[in-house]
Amino acid sequence: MPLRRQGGAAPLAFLTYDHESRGMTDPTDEIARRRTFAIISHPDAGKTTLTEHLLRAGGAIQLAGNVRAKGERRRTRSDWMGIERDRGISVVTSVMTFEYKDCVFNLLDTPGHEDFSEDTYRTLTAVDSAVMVIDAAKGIEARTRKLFEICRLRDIPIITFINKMDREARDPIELLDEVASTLALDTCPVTWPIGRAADFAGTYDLRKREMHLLAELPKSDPRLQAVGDEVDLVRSALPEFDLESFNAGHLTPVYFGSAIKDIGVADLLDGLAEYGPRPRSQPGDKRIVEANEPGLTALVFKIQANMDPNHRDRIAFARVCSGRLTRGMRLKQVRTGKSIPLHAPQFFFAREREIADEAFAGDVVGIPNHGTLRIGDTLTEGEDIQFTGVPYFAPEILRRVRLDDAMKAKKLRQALVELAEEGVVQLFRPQDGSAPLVGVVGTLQLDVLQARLGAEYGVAIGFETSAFSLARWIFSADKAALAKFIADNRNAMADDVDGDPVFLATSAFMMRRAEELAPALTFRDIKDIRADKLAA
Ligand SMILES: Nc1nc2c(ncn2[C@@H]2O[C@H](COP(=O)(O)OP(=O)(O)OP(=O)(O)O)[C@@H](O)[C@H]2O)c(=O)[nH]1
Ligand SMILES: [Mg+2]
Repeated sequence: MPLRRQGGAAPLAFLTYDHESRGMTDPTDEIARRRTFAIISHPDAGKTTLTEHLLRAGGAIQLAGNVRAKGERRRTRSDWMGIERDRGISVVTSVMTFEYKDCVFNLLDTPGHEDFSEDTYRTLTAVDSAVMVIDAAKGIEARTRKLFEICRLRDIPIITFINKMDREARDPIELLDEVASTLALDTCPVTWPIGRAADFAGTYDLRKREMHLLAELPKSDPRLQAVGDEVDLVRSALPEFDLESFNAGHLTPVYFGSAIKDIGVADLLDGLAEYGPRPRSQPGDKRIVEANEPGLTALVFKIQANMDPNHRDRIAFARVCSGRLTRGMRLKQVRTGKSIPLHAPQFFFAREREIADEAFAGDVVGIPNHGTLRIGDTLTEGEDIQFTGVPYFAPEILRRVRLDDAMKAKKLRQALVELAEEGVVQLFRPQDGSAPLVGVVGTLQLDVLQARLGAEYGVAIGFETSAFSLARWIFSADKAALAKFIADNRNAMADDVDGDPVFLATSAFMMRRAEELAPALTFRDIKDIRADKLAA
């Protein structure tokens, strides 16, 4: 076994490499046992609760943190940020690497709220499959549908977990029908619920033909009789699990459960271990990179600052796309051509971490850095290739930042840059030198910015409306036309955090007019970092 758990009495069990047997690690075998997946859904369906219980089922933590009712303080590991605990919602993607059944899982618990959708979309560039959580009383909700579409665009296979079966729920057949018809996807139940609502007692595994009960039931229990009849019906009516059609994204295996009661959670984890997709190939600008190529490539999809409140750290989360990463190696940052030393790559477990001596394709590693690494960066052993597909969206709302204590202006400037690099908000610095603007997709992002500036930087701010309401990135192959447009519109121009030019307009009408007057330019509402650099 090349990996061993470390921990003893400690509640966490991190992945560390067993140096004695390290010589034995075969990259192909290592890559084949990686399972890297995101948990996605509409807000509140139970992603974080499921994450906690998956970790527990995997033996990674001894006690699942209780995700309590909204407003109460939460003790989850996955929701570690102050504002997440206060409000009972996830605000950022949390990364957890753990080992179970000879597989190495990289689990990414995403926020469901649409105001944080950029974070979720970026996370989806780093995974090989997604677990779609559905609230059994509500069925497919708006965000779930949207996220599903993003997965489909990226050919990410989906596993469905129908949660909250311990409450009044809709009929399972009806839920399966809804998934099939709204998402145009075949459904194949892998488990079936035994009992419903308050009487929900466990699951029946349709493939293995076994019961997984929370507690023994007497043979005469009516729930057992009922499940026998239902299972016969389901077997005759629905397709069997077919790996090929799952991998091709045509079929979703479906699990029923209650994350909070720990029913059906182990079924899901066992399924992921058994047939969960292996690390996939990653599309780059020049070619597609296969996971078991020997050369290391990695994609930075997320930045997180100040995870450790005692040390002002800044972690770039990278998915290893191919090859083997070893501690101490030097990597090329393709965007700048710089050579980056990997002194202390880390495996994360929500906020906690452990040095990673080695990682393989599929793994998500954190790389501490002071601002060199950016979202969308590609790291290689020398090859000039850029992975594509990490988006930034044009903000829907623009606000000016109001600082009450002028002494803190410098600190605010630095903090805004750091938080913008992380993607909390977008930052636009007007070229006329006026106060910076922040752009967001939804107002909850403003709350997060305000809370984090206060908690992490000690800077109190407020927001003021701005005359501008729209921002678009501008590009042109015609450099002279671009420069002329920028010069002519100086007081409506700003630079984003990467220094790319952004045109600001006071209304949709003004934006359209500017577009008509500058036919040589493209105005974009999505910035796919690398794809745009290529087009420019
Ligand atoms: N009855 C019941 N409640 C559950 C279950 N799973 C989660 N909940 C509750 O549902 C609420 C939301 O749970 P979370 O796990 O925070 O949901 P989430 O999907 O992570 O939410 P966001 O990250 O904010 O999108 C909490 O109050 C949980 O206690 C379940 O299986 N049964
Ligand atoms: Mg959550």
